[in-house]
Amino acid sequence: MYTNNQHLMKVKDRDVLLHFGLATAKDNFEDMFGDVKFVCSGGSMNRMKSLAALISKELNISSELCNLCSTDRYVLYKVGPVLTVSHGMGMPSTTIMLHEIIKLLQYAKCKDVKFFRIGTCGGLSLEPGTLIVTGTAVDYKFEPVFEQQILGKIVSTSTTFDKDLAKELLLCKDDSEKFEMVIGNTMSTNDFYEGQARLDGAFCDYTEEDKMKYLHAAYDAGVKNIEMEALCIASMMNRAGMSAAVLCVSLLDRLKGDEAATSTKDLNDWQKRPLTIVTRYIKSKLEK
Ligand code: R2B
Ligand code: URA
Repeated sequence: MYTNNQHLMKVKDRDVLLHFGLATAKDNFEDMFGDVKFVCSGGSMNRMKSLAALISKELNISSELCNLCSTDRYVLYKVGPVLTVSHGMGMPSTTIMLHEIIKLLQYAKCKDVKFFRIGTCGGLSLEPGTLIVTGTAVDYKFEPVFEQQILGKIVSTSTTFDKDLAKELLLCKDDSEKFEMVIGNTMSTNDFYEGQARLDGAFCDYTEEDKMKYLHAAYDAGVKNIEMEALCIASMMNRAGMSAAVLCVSLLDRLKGDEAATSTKDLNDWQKRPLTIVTRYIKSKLEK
């Protein structure tokens, strides 16, 4: 059971996954998704389509690559036992997707599903192009909690990830691949600019010295990279009892600057790194 929400019992035959455009009254979730074992998510809709295509090629599963979402909020592709789903940017968009994907998996009676986020981030004192697998996600105060505003109160939940899964992913890197892959703590923020101590947003009421002090404090607290979603994924997957991992490639060293000054070719090559590792992991599990 991925959800213990008793209220769902009353509506399970007429429940609507609003942002996917799926509904239990019109869609047979068990037929459509019952064999799903892996869910791969990422911010961009296009990248999730490319990932579905890559998985289809690597796993040798012919698939029409049809978007199963009938809204334009997210995309959802299914290739054999793998679903790819977009989450947009930031935690509000991601939590909506997570509520609906968890309910989808529950209605489909899926078991032992593994969830991945594949994305980009800013690194702290890491060579750009490094792949970071999140050990623990932390918030803006470097605390391992996801704080939600529920019924007028702050409710905190824990944000650790499955350490064994992170280690297994590390082993999926081939020695011939010339990039670093590390496990480390990831800070998730609610904003890309001021929230990540950038100087180049529309507004900035702090000095470069303040910025560096904050980023060094993050580094000293064990933060290896900064992005915008790992925290809510850790919390919600812990609550669901689903094993999850977040793999992000670093586009820049935030201790050296704010802008990823890299060629499009480098960026495209780097963004393939987490996709390759996760595809290899899935392939190895399916071959067993
Ligand atoms: C990484 O990149 C996006 C912001 O540019 C955001 O979704 C994230 O976590
Ligand atoms: N994504 C982020 O959230 N921050 C970065 O610096 C790069 C990508």
